[in-house]
Amino acid sequence: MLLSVLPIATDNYVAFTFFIGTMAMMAASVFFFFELSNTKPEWRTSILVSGLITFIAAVHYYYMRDYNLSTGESPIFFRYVDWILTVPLMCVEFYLITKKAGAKINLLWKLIFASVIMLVTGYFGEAVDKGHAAMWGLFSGLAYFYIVYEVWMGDVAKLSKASSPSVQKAVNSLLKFVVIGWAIYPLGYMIGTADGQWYSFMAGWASMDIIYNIGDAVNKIGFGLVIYALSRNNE
Ligand SMILES: *C/C=C(C)/C=C/C=C(C)/C=C/C1=C(C)CCCC1(C)C
Repeated sequence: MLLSVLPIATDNYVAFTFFIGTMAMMAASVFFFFELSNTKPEWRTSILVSGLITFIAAVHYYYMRDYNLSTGESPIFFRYVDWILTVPLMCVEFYLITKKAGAKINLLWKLIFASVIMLVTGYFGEAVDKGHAAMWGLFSGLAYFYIVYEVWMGDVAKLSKASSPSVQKAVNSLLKFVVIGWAIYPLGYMIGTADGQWYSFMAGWASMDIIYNIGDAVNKIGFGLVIYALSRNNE
């Protein structure tokens, strides 16, 4: 079988981050899956979900890398399919770690519902109705703030206060990912959809894909490592 390899210019940083992203997600998945057998039974599901998140991303990065290299375009479709699968799984992580303190399944559905609204409206603004990107971005942002609220002051925060110190510490770290790490995405969105919007001054600031790729590496692998650290506590 012949493999055809497209050349990559040395200054093609977008392609570079797609390649690095693919490899990082693959390596993280191998790590989480192999560590399962060294994990205390009560944390296995959480580590498994961490591995699923990076594995789903690895497969999508494999396609996004190829799509971007062969067309030079932004793989919006694969990007959102990846997010619509992985972000709800991150909500599952919140549910799993607060479950011992009494989290109800209802909390999980609220978080998943908000994340789906956040992503579907984002997709509309990026791919379906670009002329109204600001409006879709606003709807998406409201759903995002709701998730931040739940983790910072709402149900997740309350359950965390009733949990062990190590769970509290983990929820605190995950909150930082949601507030700081996830805020990378609206920035990428605004840069990528700036044309003709009130924030048109942001056009050309950076590459939306590089911003999203950095965001994904930080958030998916970082989130998984916080859960991993939690699973290694000695309580
Ligand atoms: C692994 C992927 C993750 C954690 C993706 C997270 C994505 C977001 C938090 C996206 C948020 C957006 C807004 C808040 C407004 C503009 C549209 C989005 C979808 C980029």
